[in-house]
Amino acid sequence: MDAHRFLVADPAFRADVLAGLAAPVPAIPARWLYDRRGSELFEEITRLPEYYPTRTETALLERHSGEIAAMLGTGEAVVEFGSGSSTKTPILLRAVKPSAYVPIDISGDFLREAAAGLREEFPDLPVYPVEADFMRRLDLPPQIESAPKLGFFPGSTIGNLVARSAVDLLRAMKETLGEGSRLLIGMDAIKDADVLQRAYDDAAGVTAAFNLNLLDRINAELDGTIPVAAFRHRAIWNDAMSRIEMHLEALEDVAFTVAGVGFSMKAGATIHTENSHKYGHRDARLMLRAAGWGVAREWSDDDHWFSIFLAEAEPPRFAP
Ligand code: AVJ
Repeated sequence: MDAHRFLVADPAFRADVLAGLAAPVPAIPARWLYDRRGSELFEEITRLPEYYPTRTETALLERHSGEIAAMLGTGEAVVEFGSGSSTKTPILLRAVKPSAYVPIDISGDFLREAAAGLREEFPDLPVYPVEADFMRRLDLPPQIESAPKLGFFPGSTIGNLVARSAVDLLRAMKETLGEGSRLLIGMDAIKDADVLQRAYDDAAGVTAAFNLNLLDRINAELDGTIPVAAFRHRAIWNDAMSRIEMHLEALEDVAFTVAGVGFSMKAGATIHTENSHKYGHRDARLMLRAAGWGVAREWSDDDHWFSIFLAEAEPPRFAP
């Protein structure tokens, strides 16, 4: 069974882990945290008392979805980048009453679950799932070709990416959605470091389990021998980079193999597993503008902990 799993392991996962562990500053791309178990643990994170983003953004959507809908026209096709935000999507769909819903996700399983979950509440809503990597421009289903398009990217998922990749993604989204489209995007704000720290290192240890699950996944899928108990979860506020970093820290000197390749780490060395960038008021707008999106409206909570932006694809124009 293990041998079988090894054979079917995603070659991209294998390549990223082997390259990441061999790098001078060991790091593994954050997307590999979200296997089945990782996604379950992330769902659990969103319900933690310390993890304010989901709760805050959901409340913003509930409070302002009517206003959001009023700023749009009719017959809008909602295109969601990622299909995991099961509780936020219905709030938006209820208010906007779109002509179609297009979830885009790299995982066909998640797409089918999302579509099935919506069928009951929105039996008449045409759903056209797209199984694809939305980091690159992609072709939307022909059925929504003539509809005005609203992209939806909640959760501050953009924060996983360093600025240069975030701008690439926002530009790809603009190319995918086309001229005249809009984008509703959630971004987490810079705030007190203690609040951030606690949100990413909760008392119940769910975020720690989420991070450490990556090591279990490597062991299971890449025939690894990583001593998981010899690692601990760290969440670090990197002020210069304006981000929370998740790391896996070796508690003692360790040696292990992954897919037959040997690695060793000194006590205190870490594997960097995720970035969660936070944006100042002007940072968010600058990043959107750098990718060709103009902000039409921003909604934030009273503490300014989280913002939702409605952005418009700016037409290409000659400007000084
Ligand atoms: C899914 C990337 C938005 O950065 O807040 C939560 C992931 N990692 N706790 C975030 C996460 C640890 C989350 N995003």
